[in-house]
Amino acid sequence: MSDLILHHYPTSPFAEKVRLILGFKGLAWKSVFIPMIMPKPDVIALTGGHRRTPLLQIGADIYCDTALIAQVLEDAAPLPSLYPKPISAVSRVVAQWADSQIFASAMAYNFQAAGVAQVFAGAAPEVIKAFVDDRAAMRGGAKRMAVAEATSAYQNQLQCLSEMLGTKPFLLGDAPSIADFSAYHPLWFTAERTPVMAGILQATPGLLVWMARMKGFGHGSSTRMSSEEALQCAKQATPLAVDEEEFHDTHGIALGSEVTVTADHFGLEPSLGILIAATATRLTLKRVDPRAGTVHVHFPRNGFILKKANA
Ligand SMILES: N[C@@H](CCC(=O)N[C@@H](CS)C(=O)NCC(=O)O)C(=O)O
Repeated sequence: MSDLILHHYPTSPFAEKVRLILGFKGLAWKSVFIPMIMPKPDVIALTGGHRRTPLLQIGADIYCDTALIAQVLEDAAPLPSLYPKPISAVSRVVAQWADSQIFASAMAYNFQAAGVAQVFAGAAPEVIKAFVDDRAAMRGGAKRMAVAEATSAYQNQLQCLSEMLGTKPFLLGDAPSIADFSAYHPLWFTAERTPVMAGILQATPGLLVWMARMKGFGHGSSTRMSSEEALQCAKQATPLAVDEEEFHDTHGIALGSEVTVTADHFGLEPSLGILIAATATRLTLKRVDPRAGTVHVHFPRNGFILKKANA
């Protein structure tokens, strides 16, 4: 198999979820640092528009969104499993709840004034303003949760996680599952990136022990790669053949159509390409880029909107 190339930056919680999964599975990977805010020309060269962090690249195949990236890593290295039986379905449901609900309230809570000051210690005011403006644009006008609501929601979610954990080593049993990785990353940001806000974690001491256990998986072994090298790597590779047989049509859009795929919230830049596969769980676009060559860009169905181009 070609190298696993993770496009990410150190402070991204969703990237931390994937780094830890790479550690859990004992994988070696290439680490490409990408900008935290737009412009991201090298990312866009790979995705055709989608700008969220992280991305997984394997040769000329680009995987967007950590729900899909986790599944791709599971397929590449099935053991230890992220979806152990018999909790496979429930682990996905808890993961989805954590990635959406806990992430939203935790980040609104973490990014109060004291948290922002800690994350951006020593940064020029223009840098902070550029970040705040970038994230506001990503929300497409939607308001961030107010601090008071975020605090109570996060407290309730921490209590819920703590109850779910009970006296077990991991949230759903003796072995970890995707639920643990999705629940961990927002708490990681609180504890490690905004420690000034981390008092909220003290009410659930069992979770602190679990967090230390999760951190122990580490990040696998990584070596740095430049984004230029990653683009070269895509250009020299041929994308994997896709499964055209399993065409799951819920939109009345034929394979071969020019389409856009856009996140349903947060980061609304569409990726444009030719729809070459649409299974029950994934959409795949083919696109040709002057710098990346011919690439296949894969998205999970969940959380993304498929439309005919110019519709
Ligand atoms: N559902 C997405 C969420 C990814 C996400 O929101 N990532 C944040 C960073 S943790 C992001 O993209 N921030 C803006 C950016 O990096 O440009 C996933 O699972 O990958």
